[in-house]
Amino acid sequence: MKLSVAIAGVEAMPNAFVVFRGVPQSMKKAHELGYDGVELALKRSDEIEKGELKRLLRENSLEVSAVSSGQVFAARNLYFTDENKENRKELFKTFCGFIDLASDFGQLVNIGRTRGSFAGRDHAVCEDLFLDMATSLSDYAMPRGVELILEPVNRYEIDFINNLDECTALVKKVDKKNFTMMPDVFHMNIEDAHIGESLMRNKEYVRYVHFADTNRHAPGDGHMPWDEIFSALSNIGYDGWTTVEILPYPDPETAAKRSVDFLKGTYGKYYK
Ligand code: LER
Ligand code: MN
Repeated sequence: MKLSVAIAGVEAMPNAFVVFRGVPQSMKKAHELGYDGVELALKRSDEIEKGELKRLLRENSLEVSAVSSGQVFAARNLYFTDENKENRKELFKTFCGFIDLASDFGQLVNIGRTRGSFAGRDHAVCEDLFLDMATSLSDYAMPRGVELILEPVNRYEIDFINNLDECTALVKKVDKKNFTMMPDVFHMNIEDAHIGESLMRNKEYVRYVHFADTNRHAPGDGHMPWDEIFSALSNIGYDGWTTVEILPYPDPETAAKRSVDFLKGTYGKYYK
């Protein structure tokens, strides 16, 4: 497995759940702390110029693990289950930008809260709106070598696709080879009855993983069943990224250092 940390631009909102803000300085810190990669939490793809990104990655010996899209929802209120045509066009354009970026960097684009909610509407109508956008984007991403990864998110943040079983059911409905799933153990701790069993039951679609402890602090700072998680990931032969997506407590540097020390220390045998 490889270890990554979520980062964003300086102006990212608090609920972007990133450890570091400001791309150049975040990448320098990630490298110094021993991370292998960074996840880019973006509002739009032109926040980062490709040539500059390439240079920063080379200078800091890092890879992009994935492009994540939570801020497209949190800061711009764009989401898959929206019926407004103009908003849908803007969302499609935004994700095409992410896919173009990911085709050169990381080849993975996350769909988290930006899938949208039911918000009291007819479930079948919302699901159709979601499937329509997911299918069009998978078709755009396929020839560009990019995969879309849908993240189950807990009920207190969104009311649509909360656990891995629900996510698998929807991934099957999308039915595209490049449309899979990315569990986040913070959400799983709230929504999945048994984290290890759920990872194993849904193993076919597990393509990427977010890590945080039960309090969304650094791994090791809560009561997350890490032995169970690593044992399940190892059991299913998971060899991809684990990305730290946590609140920057007590401060970003300490949180990022504690995470890497805990994961590469206690669970070092799982990291190459
Ligand atoms: C939000 O809680 C989260 O985990 C993000 O990765 C999804 O937008
Ligand atoms: Mn997450």
